[in-house]
Amino acid sequence: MDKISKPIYVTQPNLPPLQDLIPFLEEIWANKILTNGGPLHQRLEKELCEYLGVEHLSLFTNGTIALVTALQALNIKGEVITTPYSFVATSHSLLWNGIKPVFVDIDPDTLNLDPSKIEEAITSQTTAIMPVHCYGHPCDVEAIRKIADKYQLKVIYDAAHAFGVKDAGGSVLRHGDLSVLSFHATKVFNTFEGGAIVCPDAETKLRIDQLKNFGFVDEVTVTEPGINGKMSEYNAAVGLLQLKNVNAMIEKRKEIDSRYRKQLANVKGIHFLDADKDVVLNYSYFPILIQADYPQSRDALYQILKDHGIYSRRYFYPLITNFPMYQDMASAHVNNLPLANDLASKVLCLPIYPDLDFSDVDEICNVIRLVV
Ligand code: T4K
Repeated sequence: MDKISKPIYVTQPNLPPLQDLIPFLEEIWANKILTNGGPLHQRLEKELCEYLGVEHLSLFTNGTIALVTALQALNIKGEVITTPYSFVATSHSLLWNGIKPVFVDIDPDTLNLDPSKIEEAITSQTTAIMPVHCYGHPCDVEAIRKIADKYQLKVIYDAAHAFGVKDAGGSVLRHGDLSVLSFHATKVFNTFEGGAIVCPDAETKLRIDQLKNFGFVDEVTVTEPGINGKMSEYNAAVGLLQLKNVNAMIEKRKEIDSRYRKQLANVKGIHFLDADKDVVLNYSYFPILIQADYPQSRDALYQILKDHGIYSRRYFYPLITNFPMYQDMASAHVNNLPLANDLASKVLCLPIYPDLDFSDVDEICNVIRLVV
């Protein structure tokens, strides 16, 4: 089979028509407010609350700074239980706060933190749980809530992948004490760089807004070492534009997801992730698991695809716990995380983005099938 004519990356950002940005830029140029919670920033916060079905949200310059600030806002210290199967920003946000991550293994069906393993990892130092809705598939939020209530722990969800995801009760972002979103270029909804903290009340939002503005409480008072996490007016403008189109973009992703599932349904050794029927997903990723009965290893298939100009990604390999700043921690040991280690060696995220042609999906599936 020939190499595909243009490279196909795991994702490609969707962009609104360039001319639609001009009125926003004119507005910025006219009023000369470029950042620090300007009018577009305020509009985007309001429109995102409406779209996502949440009460309060604070915009950030990116998801990582939002995670760091979320932990600071709740005064989290000591140890936090988290997943090794995520992007490294999840646990880095703990280190930035001087918190010790305690890694717990994942559920093989959802690839999310396994609640049945959390209790045995709790010590007198544990103050919070930081799970990730990996690929936008909701965690077992009820089980996590019960454990958190029992041990009086805070829960901060890394919801970087979960923009617009709903369960039977509404937005998945309403769970826990805080939820953190990423609006990075590679995400379902992007502001080039950006992020947000979803919080339950106005008081918490005020505190978060102060922390993202260096800790200023008023013009002359700084109460805490806050950071500069403010989203600029330009990024907010991009967000307002993207929001107009986001439903159509998610719909296109859904069609691509369905096409992959149909085309790969009977390929031996290729396993998909499924979500509960009442969950509304955002189709942010298309992970497959390469099982032992597939004729090639995951890494061999990754290379074969690459040789055809198809750049899949091994999210999340290596595991966070294999990076040098984590690998010597007791909870990072492979014996503590057998499933995460196994699944990280099997996963491959196939390209998925709104502009991906069906013919390209078919080509990708052909390459995967031809190996068989
Ligand atoms: N928590 C979780 C669970 C996360 O997944 C992330 C971020 C965070 C927290 C932190 O949120 P942020 O601070 O980023 O807001 C990417 C992203 O940089 C990262 O945002 C994301 N997770 C992670 C899963 O993926 P890379 O290093 O794999 O991205 P990169 O640059 O290789 O891009 C992947 C492909 O996307 C490229 O091959 C081509 C395409 N691409 C990428 C960019 C940046 C474009 O076409 N245009 C672009 O501008 O990390």
